[in-house]
Amino acid sequence: MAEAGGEADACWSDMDACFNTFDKDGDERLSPEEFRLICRALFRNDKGHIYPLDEDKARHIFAVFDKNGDGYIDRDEFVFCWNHWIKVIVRPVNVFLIVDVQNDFISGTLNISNCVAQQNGLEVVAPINKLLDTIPFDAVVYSLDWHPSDHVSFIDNLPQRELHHTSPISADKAQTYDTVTFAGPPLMKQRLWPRHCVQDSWGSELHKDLKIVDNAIKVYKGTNPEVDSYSVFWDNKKMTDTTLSSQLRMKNATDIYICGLAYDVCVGATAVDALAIGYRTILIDDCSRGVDMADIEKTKNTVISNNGVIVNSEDVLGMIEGRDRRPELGYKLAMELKKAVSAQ
Ligand code: VGL
Ligand code: ZN
Repeated sequence: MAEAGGEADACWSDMDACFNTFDKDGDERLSPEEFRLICRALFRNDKGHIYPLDEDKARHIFAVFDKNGDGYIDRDEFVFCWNHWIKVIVRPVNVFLIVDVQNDFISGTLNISNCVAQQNGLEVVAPINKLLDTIPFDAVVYSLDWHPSDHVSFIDNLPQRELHHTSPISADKAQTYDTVTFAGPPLMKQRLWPRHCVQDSWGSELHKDLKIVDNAIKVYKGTNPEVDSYSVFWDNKKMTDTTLSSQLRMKNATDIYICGLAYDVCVGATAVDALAIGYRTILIDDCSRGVDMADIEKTKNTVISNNGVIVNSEDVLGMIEGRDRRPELGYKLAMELKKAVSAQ
């Protein structure tokens, strides 16, 4: 089938050539079978290996583009498919989001190697730097956990606030990493951490060996003393957003590559929000380290079940250049387009 891939690869730059290539019977419309051939040609890796796409998903995608529901994608319908789907799959706009690679998580007060998974946060620095050196991302974002001294997540601040009577653990028994319920209002579950990433302290600095590229975006989170913020998009109560999503919208970002610390806390929460906003979301496994193995597994499962993908850094170049095209991300985009169309 390498031949069919080659034939199709020539057409990804021209809408009419693409339509003609796959309109095998020349009836000026694409049948589900002809559209299936587009999917076979699109969803391949850079060596021409075809990624399987199950029948159900192919049918869902077809239905998004067959707007009048006549069972065919005609030339008019194909314009939308081309502009909003195929173009993105072949030429995505890629953002690299590096989460919380800060001293405190690597060798400071919340050193994750002291957590149950005993992972070494420093190990993310070299593979992240290599990606920054070798991959032409369209934008690079560094997030920083950036807490005021009286932050609600610090265990030593526990005496400053009242717990709700339903709190699973009382104030006098609470230990680091336990989850308590604050009285609020609003009522709020909160995991207790050692004091970490205090604004303008050494612990909150990005690691000195992490490469900082020109024109990067920096996003500071967890700045409200009363609410924690694991995701780089919103605080845990979704009260305020960090402006990241508006900055990404201005750049017309389509794909977000997420990695950093901690895998099962801020990296995971950020990936979940990126998927919820509608981004094609890629988590870079070998550039992330976490707190708890079981939670890391849960994070991966959540990303995969929401049509995100987990990759290693060696896969990234082919993907951002549109040579390694994942069906999960194509499906994710089609489902977002379906929502957008039905909201019109
Ligand atoms: C984080 C715990 C507390 C993180 C931030 O960046 O993953 N974890 N605050
Ligand atoms: Zn924090």
